[in-house]
Amino acid sequence: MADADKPVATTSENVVEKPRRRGCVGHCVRFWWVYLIVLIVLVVILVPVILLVAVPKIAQSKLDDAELILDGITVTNTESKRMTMAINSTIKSDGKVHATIEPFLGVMYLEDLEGHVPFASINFPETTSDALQTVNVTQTLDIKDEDALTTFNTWLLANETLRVTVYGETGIHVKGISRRYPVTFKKTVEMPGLQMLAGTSVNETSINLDKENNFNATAWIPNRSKVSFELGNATFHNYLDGQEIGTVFIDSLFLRAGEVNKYKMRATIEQSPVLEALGKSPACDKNKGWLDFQIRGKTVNNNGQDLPYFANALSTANQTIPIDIGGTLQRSLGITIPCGGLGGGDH
Ligand SMILES: *[C@@H]1O[C@H](CO)[C@@H](O)[C@H](O)[C@H]1NC(C)=O
Ligand SMILES: *[C@@H]1O[C@H](CO)[C@@H](O)[C@H](O)[C@H]1NC(C)=O
Ligand SMILES: *[C@@H]1O[C@H](CO)[C@@H](O)[C@H](O)[C@H]1NC(C)=O
Ligand SMILES: *[C@@H]1O[C@H](CO)[C@@H](O)[C@H](O)[C@H]1NC(C)=O
Ligand SMILES: *[C@@H]1O[C@H](CO)[C@@H](O)[C@H](O)[C@H]1NC(C)=O
Ligand SMILES: *[C@@H]1O[C@H](CO)[C@@H](O)[C@H](O)[C@H]1NC(C)=O
Ligand SMILES: *[C@@H]1O[C@H](CO)[C@@H](O)[C@H](O)[C@H]1NC(C)=O
Ligand SMILES: CC(=O)N[C@H]1CO[C@H](CO)[C@@H](O)[C@@H]1O
Repeated sequence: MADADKPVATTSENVVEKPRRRGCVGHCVRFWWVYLIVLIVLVVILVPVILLVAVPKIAQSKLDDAELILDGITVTNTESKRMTMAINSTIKSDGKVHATIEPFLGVMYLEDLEGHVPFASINFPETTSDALQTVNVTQTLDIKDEDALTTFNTWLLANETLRVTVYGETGIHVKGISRRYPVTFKKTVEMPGLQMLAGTSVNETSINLDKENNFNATAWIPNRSKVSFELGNATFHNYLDGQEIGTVFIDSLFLRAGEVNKYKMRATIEQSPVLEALGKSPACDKNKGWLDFQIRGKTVNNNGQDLPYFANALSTANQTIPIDIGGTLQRSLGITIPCGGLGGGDH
């Protein structure tokens, strides 16, 4: 063994000059099959693992990390069975993976309502993975599930906030790879609700003694949500002290996001319950002629078509509106109702 080592040690002086080549030549030639196996493993296993497992996983997780922001929704041309829905949205991502997401059909549903029944489906256009991109879509929406749409409108109308999920199956194309990868687009956005239009006020009032249309006023309706809708002609039940006393009409109502909506309104109201309430405390003394009315949605009709998905949502709750009826009577007709009522003086 020692003999065999010596010549190797001497020749090794030559080896020092080209250690790699000799190392490889001997090694590579002898173990070529190992290299072949490693190569085959790389090609046969690793590349597909990267292409089939790693890339789609990264693509999906990048898509999951991206944020969808709803900038605004506008619902117009509302009909019984269809409407036009415009959505302006922004998708935010880190922009590190260069990819294109195929157009897809996304359904929208209330995240916090069991069943996740879609109330709308939207065709999303092709998008890229740019760090910031706006996606604005306008399309006709056929109402496939009126109950689900009514429930969405009810939540939108009643809640302080609501969470809506956009869900769709689509494909992603990563730059440099010809393959298409299936991915799931699923984003939940939280949006402000209308809080039952709380804060609606009514002023610039006038009254007459006719049987119909005996009250005119201006209604100021706040809109806290990012959704604007064309309602059309809306009517409301009108209650005083728990009793229905008439109907309120607002024509061509289009609730716009981001502003206080100013509307002319008119009403047909029974006079005796109003006069009676004015002659009682607290209206006649402490409240100086102000009465609390409740209104609740009754019908919504746009260009001859009933819109139950709005009407039924508006009918789910009452909204209290204080109105200066005493002051209105004084201004319009010169009448002041004292405590005890007009009849109270003739004892
Ligand atoms: C979307 O953006 C366009 C352009 O800025 C604007 O005219 C439109 O009113 C917006 N629509 C919605 C639904 O926010
Ligand atoms: C999309 O709508 C936003 C407003 O929400 C607007 O600023 C942007 O210009 C619109 N983009 C396109 C491509 O219309
Ligand atoms: C939203 O409002 C609806 C109807 O008033 C209610 O049933 C639901 O629990 C509310 N959801 C949330 C998340 O506040
Ligand atoms: C009616 O109320 C609105 C909103 O609060 C206010 O801007 C307006 O000046 C009021 N009109 C009158 C005549 O007081
Ligand atoms: C309400 O306005 C209409 C139209 O301007 C008018 O004909 C009617 O007399 C008004 N009614 C009252 C109660 O002011
Ligand atoms: C609205 O108020 C009226 C009168 O007080 C009452 O009869 C009715 O049950 C209320 N409706 C809702 C949905 O709260
Ligand atoms: C609202 O009602 C009025 C009077 O009945 C009608 O002339 C008008 O066309 C209606 N408007 C809409 C948007 O339906
Ligand atoms: C988005 C938003 O809240 N817009 C407006 C809705 O109406 C109220 C007033 O009632 C405004 O203060 C908001 O700016």
